[in-house]
Order: sequence, then C-alpha cells, then structure tokens
Amino acid sequence: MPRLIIISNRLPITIDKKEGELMYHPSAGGLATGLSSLDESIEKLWIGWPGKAIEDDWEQAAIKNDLQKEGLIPIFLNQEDIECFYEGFSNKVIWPHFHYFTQYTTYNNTSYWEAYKKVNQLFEKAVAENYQEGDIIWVQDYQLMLLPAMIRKTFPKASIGFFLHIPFPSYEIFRVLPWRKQLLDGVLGADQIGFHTYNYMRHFLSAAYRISGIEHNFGKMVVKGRMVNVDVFPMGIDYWKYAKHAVTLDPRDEAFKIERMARKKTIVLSIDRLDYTKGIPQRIKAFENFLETYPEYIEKVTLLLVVVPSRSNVDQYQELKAEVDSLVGRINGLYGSYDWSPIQYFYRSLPFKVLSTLYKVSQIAMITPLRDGMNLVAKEYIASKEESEQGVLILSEMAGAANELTEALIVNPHDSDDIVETLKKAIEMNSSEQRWRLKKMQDGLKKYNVKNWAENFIKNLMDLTQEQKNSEVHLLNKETAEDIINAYKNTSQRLIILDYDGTLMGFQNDPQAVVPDEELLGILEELCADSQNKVVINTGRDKETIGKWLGHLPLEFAAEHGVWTKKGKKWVKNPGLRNGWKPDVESVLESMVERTPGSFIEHKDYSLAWHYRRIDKELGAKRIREFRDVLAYLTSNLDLQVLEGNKVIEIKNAGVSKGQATLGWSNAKEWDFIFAIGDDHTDEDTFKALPETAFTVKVGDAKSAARYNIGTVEHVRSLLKLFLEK
Ligand code: GDG
Repeated sequence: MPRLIIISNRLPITIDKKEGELMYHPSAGGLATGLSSLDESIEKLWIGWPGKAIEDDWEQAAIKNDLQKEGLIPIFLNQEDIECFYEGFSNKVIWPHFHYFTQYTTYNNTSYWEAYKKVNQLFEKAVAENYQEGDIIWVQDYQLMLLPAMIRKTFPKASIGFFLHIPFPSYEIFRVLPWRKQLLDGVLGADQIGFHTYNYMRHFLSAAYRISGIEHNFGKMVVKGRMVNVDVFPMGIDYWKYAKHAVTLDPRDEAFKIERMARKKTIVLSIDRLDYTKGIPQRIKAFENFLETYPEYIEKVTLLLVVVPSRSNVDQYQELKAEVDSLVGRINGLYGSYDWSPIQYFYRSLPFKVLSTLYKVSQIAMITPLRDGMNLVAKEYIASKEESEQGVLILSEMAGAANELTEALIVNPHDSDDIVETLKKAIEMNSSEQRWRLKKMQDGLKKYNVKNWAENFIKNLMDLTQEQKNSEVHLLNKETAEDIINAYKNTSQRLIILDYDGTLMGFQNDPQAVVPDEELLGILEELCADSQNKVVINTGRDKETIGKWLGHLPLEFAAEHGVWTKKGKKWVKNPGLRNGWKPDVESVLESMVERTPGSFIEHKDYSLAWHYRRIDKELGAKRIREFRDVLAYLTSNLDLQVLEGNKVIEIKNAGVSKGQATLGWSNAKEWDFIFAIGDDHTDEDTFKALPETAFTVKVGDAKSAARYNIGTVEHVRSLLKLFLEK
C-alpha cells in the first residue's frame, strides 16, 4: 500500500509551553478532518511548521521525537523565516496578489523571495529524508508553490499532487508578478494540479500557455515529456460534524445567551478571519445602509459580527482592525439604544461549541468576501441547518462556494444597495422557500463532503500515475530505441522518411527562421552518404523553400503534402491536380486575415494555407470554427480537403497527401528497413500508409498511429546520430 505524504505550511497541531512543559493541541481544520477520514490502511505522514519559532536544538529534538509517533514531521522556521517567508512572500506578495489586492502586493523585496525559496527548499529536504518509492506526495497551497518542482528534481518519478486553496488570478493579474515564471514552473512540477473552481483552473491554464507556451487538451498537458492533469476539486466540509443535533447549553455559556437573544431578534451572522479579502467593512457599511433605508427594522435585527484575529503582524491587518472597530463604534453609537446594539462584535476565536450554536441560531448568515478561494463558513452554516430547516444564506458571488451554493441569495459584495435589498428579502423569506433552498444545498454538501474531496484528489492522482506508466510503454525508451538501431545496422535496403518542421527543426514563430542548422545538415549528409539508405524529406513546405534549403543534398522529396515529388533532378507534379478552386477559397482566407492581424496566407502551387502561429490560440480556434462552415461548403463542392496542422489549416485537392506520396516510395521496392518520423496530423497519413513492420515514430506525446512516441527534436537528432555510429 502506498503511503501518503501531506505537506502544508502548518501542521495540524499547535504547540504551547506551560511551566517549561511542551503541550500539543490538535487543530482540526478542514484539511486535517478530510485526511483523517481517509482509508485507514493508507499510512500518512504530514510535514509542516508547528506554528512557533523554536530555535533551541534540544527543544527541536524533543518536539521532533514527540510528533514522530503521530506521523508528523516538523519543519522549524526561525524568526527571520517567519518574517520573510510567511509574513513576507506568502502573505504580503502571493496572498494579496492572488486575491486581486495588487495595491497591497510588495514587489520589490528580494529578501522575501530568497526566504520563500529557502523555506521551500527546507521542506524539500524533509521530503527527501522521508520519501520512499511509490509514496504519493500531496503539496498544499500558496506557501509551497516552488516545492513540486523541487521534489521532481530529486525524484523524477515521484507521484506529486498540488492543491491551491486560494484563487488563481486571471493571467492579466498574474503576469504582473516578477516571479510569475518561477511560481508557475514550481507548480508544474506536480503531476496533478487542483483548484476549487473552473475559473481558477482556466486562469492557470491560460498562464501556463502564455508564460511557458504549454498547451492543454481538456486540462491535460505535457510538461517536459510528463503528462500533467489540471482539474477542479471543490473542497467540502465534514457535514455531520455541523449537522448533528444541538448540544445542551449551560446557562453560563456565551452560546446560551446568544441563543436567548435569537428568540427575540433576527440575528444576521457574519464570521471571518480578520482579512481585507473578506469584505468586513463593506458588509458593516451595507448593514448601516440597511438600517437607514428600512428603519422599521431598527431594534429588530442584530448583526452578530465575529472577527477572528489573524496575521496581526502585517500592517494592513492592523489598519483593518482599527477600521472595523471604528465602524462598529460609530454605528452602535448612532443607532443603539439602552437595551439594543445593532452590532454585537466579537474579536476573538470562538470554541467550536459556540461557533456551532451561532450557526444554528442565526436566521441569516451574511458572507460577502471580496475574493475567497472557497469559503467553508458558508458551507458549515448550511449544514448546521439540517435539523431546523430554517435559515437564509446571503453569499458573495466572489466566493468559490457560490459556484456550488446556487440556492443562496447571491450578491455583489461591492454593491451596498444590492446587499440591502437582499437582506430585506432574506428577512421576509417564507419558511417553505427557506426549506427548499436549504435542502438543495444540503444534498450537495452531503454528497461532496471533505472525505470525498480528499479521496477524489488522491484517486485521480493514482489513476494518472497509472496512465503515465501505460503511455510510457509507447515512448521510445532505451530498449525500443536499441531495437530500431539494431534493425538499421543489420539491413541494407533502407527507406527513411523524415518530416521537416517540428521533427528535424524546432517549431519557430517565424517560418523563415527554420533554416537548417549545421548539425542537421551534417546528419542528413551522413545518412545520404550511405548507399544503402534512401532518405526522403516528406514536408508540407513549398518545393522552392525546401529545395533552397536542402536541394544540394542527395535527398528525395515530397513537398506541399504530396503535391510535388522529386526523385531525380526534377520536381514532378501529382497528376490530376487542379487550381480552379483557388480564387473562391482565397477570398474566404483573405477575410480571415483582415479580421485577424498576425495571421497570414501561404500560397503554394496547388494549395492554400492559413497560418495563425503568431496569434492567440483561442482566437485562432474561434476563427477556424467560424470559417469551417464556409470552407466545408466550398470544399464539398470542389472535391477539396482541409488539413489541420499545428497552428495552420491547409486547403488542397482531395486524395493528395503525405501518405499517398509515401506509397510512391514504399511500394517501389522490397525494403528491409522502413523508418518514418513526424510530428503533426498530416504525418499520420504517412504512418498509416506504411506496413506494420515499419518503425514509425511520432514526435511529442499525442496519440498517434505511429508505433512509438519520442520527446523532442533533440531526441530525434540523437536517435539519427545513433544510426550513424559505427
Ligand atoms: C482558506 C481560503 C478556502 C472560523 N472562525 C472560527 C472558526 N473558523 C473556522 C471555520 C472554517 C475555517 O475556520 C475558515 O475557513 P474559510 O474557508 O472560511 O476561510 P480561510 O481561513 O480564509 O481559508 C478559503 C479555505 O482555505 C479552504 O480551502 O475555503 O477560501 O481563503 O472551517 O469554521 N473555528 C473556530 N472558531 C472560530 O471562531 N473553532
């Protein structure tokens, strides 16, 4: 059974020291609950910071020893790490930036960045000390974005997952960060990358494409020859922990008093960590606006404002605290009476019993973050209404949870009037409407609870690891490459068919920049020098260009996807080609160019190609969709075919292809060795035209009719060089 190594900034415990004695308290956050409910047979290790700066060696050793028994591995951070890594890069750079608070992002502190790298490396070291082959590694959240790639470097075959608990911002925001590439590459070290919502996933994929040029197919991408899956895993809660029946309250309990108050007033609950992302001042002001607009609710509705202290060493949090204090003071002074305060304000963390009672007794919960990865409080509130079947949730559309809790009353947290009207609607909502809305949301939360969330993520990661293994079978490895080389060495009638762009030369933005380099010319020259080889370049390029570049070598050619062939001195045209269709198609393509700056038409003798390699991929795809219908109409009348290549579509006579050209060589005589290699859709025709015994190789990891896949142009050249080794 594989072990699961969880890595998060914080361990699920806090350490206390009383009279010199170390005390450990479990802190049961959502993650800890989800993981503890996982299959018991999976052994778990958890690596993280215990939450206190402990610099004494003896004390560190004692803690390490105590925690080891629980499967916890502490990472010790010193005061400087805490200031620069945790409060600095994590909470003054990534946190504000990813929540769209760019005005709070610190861009110019290199010691923050250095500390972030250093601490991620500390975590990597702990992984390296504990990792065993077959373990599953699951890295959590924004404090450890460099870690997946660091682990990958040490353990290239490890199965690594990464989950981001906060939003991933749109590319336009993400690109502003000076460390965008490093953070992106760090995360791309993982095999599976998870987000709470499809929007965050979409933003990440767009950043990966625009910053690192990595394309995806329904979230699957290939990173340095490794299959990576990007997907959505919305985090759930421990439903029944909140849904179970009410606890008995002692009259001395704070919760008891709140419960009594709720019998007389409508309670509107607000709970968050003190954080500028949570929209606390905006919410308080909207409540004031409500009292002003609907004074009939004065003394009838109370805002119960729970603010949990958080990150109090960061400036903005101190300023926010002062702002909240002053707003509450002002509104209570303005509207309060001797026996009623419009806002009951608690600035502290509440014990679970009190929290759970608040959820149960509040008629309304108003959760209006300006940005929030998910927001579990909203889900916990809904679960707590299992028994009473009464309660209304007002939820910000900017919280990830709004994607699932669609029966909540959804508001724009910046729109005070929207909140006021929604609050009125919530107060006046009848019981049956409350019941059906709650029921719908509860059904969803029961099904997709935190246990399913963790199980799903891990199961998907394990399936992916298996898929990677299966696809490796086709990847040309040492043994299969040796088979091909041995076959080459033991034969004397050899046909070698080579595609050009993307196979022998890397793919370039400028098509004219793909002139063959010295190394390639050397390889081709040597291959041709062996009289037992027939070497064919089978390309989509026009005959003039390919002739100019390689015509001086004793190669044979098929150009323009089989329109022209050259076996001796002269180019020969494929019989039966016509050109009468060109003006019609050309006018369609011209209008595409007009509307899509950066794209261009390539005029070939018997075909037309529309290239969009310089424009945005999505825009190119949209244009192709728009024009496919028109082209389909034209091509069906004129017996043409449309070939989709890599960022190019080509229109030409039907029945002319690289495959057809290939047959011209493969049928010409009895070869005892046939080898063909290519990288795009049009090369599939070549692979399909050849007998099963041929060695066919596809460049890249896409599915193919070829027998093998090979990584990159560099790998292709290395393989060809091995042919030539004596
Ligand atoms: C981050 C993302 C994402 C709150 N007050 C008390 C208390 N809590 C508990 C709640 C809840 C948790 O803290 C808060 O979770 P949230 O999801 O609401 O918010 P963040 O702390 O910002 O969490 C967020 C989350 O990660 C998970 O991926 O949803 O978007 O920002 O469970 O119950 N618990 C107790 N006393 C309190 O006073 N005992």
